[in-house]
Amino acid sequence: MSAIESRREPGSAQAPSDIRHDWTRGEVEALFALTFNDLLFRAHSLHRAYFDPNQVQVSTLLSIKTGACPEDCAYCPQSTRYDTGLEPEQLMAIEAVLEQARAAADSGATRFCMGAAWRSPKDRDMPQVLAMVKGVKELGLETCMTLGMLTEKQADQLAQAGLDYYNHNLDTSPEYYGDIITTRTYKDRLDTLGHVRDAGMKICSGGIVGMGEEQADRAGLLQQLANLPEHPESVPINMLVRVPGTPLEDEADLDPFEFIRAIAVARILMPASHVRLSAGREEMNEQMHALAYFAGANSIFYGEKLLTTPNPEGNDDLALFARLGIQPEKRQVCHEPEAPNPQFYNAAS
Ligand code: SAM
Ligand code: DTB
Ligand code: SF4
Repeated sequence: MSAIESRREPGSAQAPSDIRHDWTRGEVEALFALTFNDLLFRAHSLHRAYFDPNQVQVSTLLSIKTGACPEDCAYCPQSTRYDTGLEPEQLMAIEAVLEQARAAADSGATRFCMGAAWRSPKDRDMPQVLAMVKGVKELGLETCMTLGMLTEKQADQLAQAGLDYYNHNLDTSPEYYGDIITTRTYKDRLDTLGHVRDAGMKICSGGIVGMGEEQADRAGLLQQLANLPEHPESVPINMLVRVPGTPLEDEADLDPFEFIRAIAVARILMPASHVRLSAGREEMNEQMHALAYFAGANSIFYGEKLLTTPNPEGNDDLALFARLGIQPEKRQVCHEPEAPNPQFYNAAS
């Protein structure tokens, strides 16, 4: 039985005090300020209370519509405002997407994530997108999409087609947000997350670190995510991929331990959520990966490409899993934040 399946039924126990939605900025900043070992001990203890610490969920990512995006996100190679040499591509044909999804299923991925470089989907694109969701689900994969802002109606349509997860990131703190994006507001993003929840889908929402923000901004981002009415089931922590031609191409390196701290704080604030070690892995060595898994990361994108930038070779990930004794998680199990799993709490196994 997997770690989460053995947890108590929802409602059968009081929610433990580690699932909270009232984190203050000061409390989150104080977590970041812990000594590295104290922070990792706390994060890892919670990690094994809620998850099998030796399992990592594996998703595959496909860009179903590439480039020519009208938004001005300063990190993004797909914005039409920056010359990144990217060749734009129209929305993919349904069969071509299904071919990629079959390959993902064969490689052991349990979730197939489809991303489109849109501000928001046009209603005329919805039938094609909905057909992709249905087709991928029929292959037995979980489905995730990231298409930009959604209206209530679009969220309902996606939910009815069977979409399991919607990815929409807050990206950074409310204070730093205006330095990175001016064409949509923080509130726009929160509204989309609200529509996704109201439609009954699971939320994948996180952000990017290494964009020149302060530690307080990383705290602000994680505080916002943790204080949503329900924690996102999946929290991607992206390390900025510095793409030539974007305004952030020359951003300074973030101290790698700061990245690990962000993973650990995400784990502490949202103990029952999958925390995804997301973009930027190509620049991380095996030791950094291992530290991230220890700090609480338990999900990755698998395969040699993210949306438009490189990702580590799948074989390298599997080789590291084998060296660390990590198993790919068999399937996503239901999100029941009510009780930790005693089997892994303080267990040495
Ligand atoms: N266009 C849609 C949107 O922005 O909502 C969906 C696709 S967009 C590429 C999805 C996410 O990828 C962004 O919110 C951002 O967090 C992440 N991302 C994009 N470019 C990145 C980069 N260079 N480094 C790290 N993460 C990046
Ligand atoms: C997320 O948080 N990271 C993924 C996914 N959601 C869609 C995207 C990362 C993109 C990195 C830059 C690129 O490959 O274009
Ligand atoms: Fe467009 Fe999304 Fe890139 Fe922003 S992050 S420019 S919305 S594709």
